[in-house]
Amino acid sequence: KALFKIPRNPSPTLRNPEEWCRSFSHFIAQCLIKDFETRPSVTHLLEHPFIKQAHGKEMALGQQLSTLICEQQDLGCKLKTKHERINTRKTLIIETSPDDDLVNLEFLDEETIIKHLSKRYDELQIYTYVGDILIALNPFQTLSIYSPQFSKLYHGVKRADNPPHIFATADAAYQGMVTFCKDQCIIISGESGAGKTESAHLIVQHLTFLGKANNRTLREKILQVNPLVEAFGNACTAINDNSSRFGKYLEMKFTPTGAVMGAKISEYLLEKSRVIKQATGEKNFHIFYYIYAGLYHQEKLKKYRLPDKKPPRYIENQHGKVMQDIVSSKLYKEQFDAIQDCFRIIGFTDEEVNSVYRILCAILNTGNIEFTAITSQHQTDKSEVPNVEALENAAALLCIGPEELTEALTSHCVVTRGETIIRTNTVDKATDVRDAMSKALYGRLFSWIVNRINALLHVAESGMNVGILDIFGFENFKKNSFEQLCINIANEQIQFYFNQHIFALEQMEYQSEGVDASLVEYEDNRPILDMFLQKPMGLLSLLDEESRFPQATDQTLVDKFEDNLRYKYFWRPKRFELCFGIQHYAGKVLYNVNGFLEKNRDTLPADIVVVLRTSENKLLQQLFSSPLTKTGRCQRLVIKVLIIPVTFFAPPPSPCFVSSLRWQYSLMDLLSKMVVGQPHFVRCIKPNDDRQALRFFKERVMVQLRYTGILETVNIRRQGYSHRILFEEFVNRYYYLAFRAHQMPDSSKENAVAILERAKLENWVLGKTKVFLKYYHVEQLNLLLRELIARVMVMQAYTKGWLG
Ligand code: AD9
Ligand code: MG
Repeated sequence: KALFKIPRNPSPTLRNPEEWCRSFSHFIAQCLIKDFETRPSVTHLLEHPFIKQAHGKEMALGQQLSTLICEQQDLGCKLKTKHERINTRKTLIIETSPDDDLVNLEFLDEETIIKHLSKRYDELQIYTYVGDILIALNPFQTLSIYSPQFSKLYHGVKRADNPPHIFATADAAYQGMVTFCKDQCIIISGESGAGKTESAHLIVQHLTFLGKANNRTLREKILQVNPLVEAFGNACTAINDNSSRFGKYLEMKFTPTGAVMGAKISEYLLEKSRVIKQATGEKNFHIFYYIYAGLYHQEKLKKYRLPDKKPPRYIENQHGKVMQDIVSSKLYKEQFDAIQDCFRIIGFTDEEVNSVYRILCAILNTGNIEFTAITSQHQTDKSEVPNVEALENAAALLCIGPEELTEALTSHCVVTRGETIIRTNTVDKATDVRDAMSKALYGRLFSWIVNRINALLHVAESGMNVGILDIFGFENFKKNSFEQLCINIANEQIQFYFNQHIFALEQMEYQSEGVDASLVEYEDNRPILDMFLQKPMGLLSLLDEESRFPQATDQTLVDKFEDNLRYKYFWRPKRFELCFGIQHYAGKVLYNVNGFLEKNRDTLPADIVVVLRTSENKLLQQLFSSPLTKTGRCQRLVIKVLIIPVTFFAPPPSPCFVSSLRWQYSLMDLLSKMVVGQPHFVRCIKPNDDRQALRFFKERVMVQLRYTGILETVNIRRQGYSHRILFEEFVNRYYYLAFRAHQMPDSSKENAVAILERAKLENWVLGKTKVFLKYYHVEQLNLLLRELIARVMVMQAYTKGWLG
């Protein structure tokens, strides 16, 4: 707060520099006392002439003074922190140990790594470092290591001072952002159920702590974002009871002084098909159960026109007795209350929330609409709705006319040679149209909620951010379909990104800079990605091509794959006609092409769009209006508009299907965002498939370590230089460590060496244009720099007499 009252870069001609300095130093001193609760950006401070001047003259005095400060009871924040740490350690088993970082192990092979991880897991040390990468083993139990005490522990301290922790990764990203004013991104990967979403929550929790917004409301709002979005985007699968069915990139926005000021969320490829059908033993999106149980308990089922004898078909699972299961679930009811709180805290209006509920209930009613065939003398392909109750309910909730809805479901318009002809729909066709409508309603509602959250947590584009990527993990079920293919290709992309960052870029630089470092071999998944993405003969292009032929069938599709995909990663099993197999980076997966074409086409008949646009419900009008809202993701939305014939008179533009344009685009969008920031990686590992605490199945972990290339990662972190910084940037960043502030040294190789020697670093090397550093060097340098600045600041405050 104090910093904002003061001009950030006061010009030398400032009217009252003395006063400015006084309040500035006072503020800095306050920061120090509070253990940097509101840490100002270091570069900012360094640039200030006041600090520059002070640095040169009064170093020795500064050192004395900072020691003095630590000894003073009332100002001794450092002492207090230390004390707390001792207390915490007494009650919790979290001592640091040499195997906290696998890079420190003397012998290195798979067996040794497994042995260490297993031993650590037994002691509930679920986190382990591989250099700057964090391995997180899913504990499958609640641990007491995420309390505010722990947040304090992982706040701007040397990493090796504490055991590995997800908070340390969040802290590293935060410190990297405030120190160098650079965006950061945390990429969490691992297979389904490995703990990515939980890790993402913990990171958000710690970042809100670090970026202490004085504004409590904002903090609360940000903490509600994940639960709300996940209620709509997560579901129970055969692997995970809270499985993410969409990709999520959450950007936490910060001011230059590191105070959190908002958040922005981007969603990728929601698995809409889950709304209408779920595999055996799986469920629909959580929100449907929450709302049904919640409204039942509030006795509002009637108001929202939901059946009270039997739950709607979309949420009825295959095993019967679900009515009781749903309404008697305490969890569902509580979650419904929690979701209502989320909406309220984030700032949705009652009217908006009511509209959301109406649309959800309309979807549930839509699923109950049935069709029967009418066979008359002239026509055999006509259908009708025998029981109009569900249809009338859906229409009423959507504020549209029931006749118009019936028309749109049971017939369609075709324009031939300028003439509009109405054709009737068969029962199958009408059923498809009904389900397409449900999917479209849900998909658009989800996007709208995300956009609305972004608008409510609106922040200026300026400032810096830490992005957290949490996507659906790699999946291999007994039966895998189009959704698993999309999910697994997304995971291939993330693995590729990891490989690029950890291996490829680093080793390319050794060669171009003439640095002698042994090369580490790693499994490059680029050829698999090429097989999917290449044009025109990649799997996705072939899928699109086939989707354009009305006569194409799933059989012709799989034949086409077989004829054209000449890769060792693709095979067609003889026993299963409609199947193909892919050797993914994470293992072999057999896909069943049943329904691939239909899911890829994902078309919504124009007749339905036209009817929905007639709605009197404002939210619904917005969802189906064109152009769609202009918030944040307008480009993606434009693409969504393209795939739907926007008016039924205008012919649809050339069709763009899920797998091609929209899907690839969304991944490109995601990757381009990540490339901008400094990446931090978290690799989640599932120790067993039974979701049991304290069970470590060596073989299962071994497979995951292998396909994520952990052994190679340990090697490259041990032998390699993960940070390569241009001489110029290096000298600019760190020259205070070896030169006086006013000296402004050249950005030469010699000066870089002078800094490295002064900082007493070892094992670095020099390339032609860059300093090559080990992963731990950067932390050492940053700590030195921070300490130095802290000393200078304290000294300034003291010499001016403002602390005493
Ligand atoms: V998926 O790809 O979305 O299907 P995730 O996201 O990798 O998957 P998730 O975070 O949902 O997995 O974790 C699965 C379950 O493991 C959670 O519901 C928790 O019960 C459990 N889990 C994971 N991490 C932790 C943790 N740090 N502490 C306690 C955890 N439980
Ligand atoms: Mg998840």
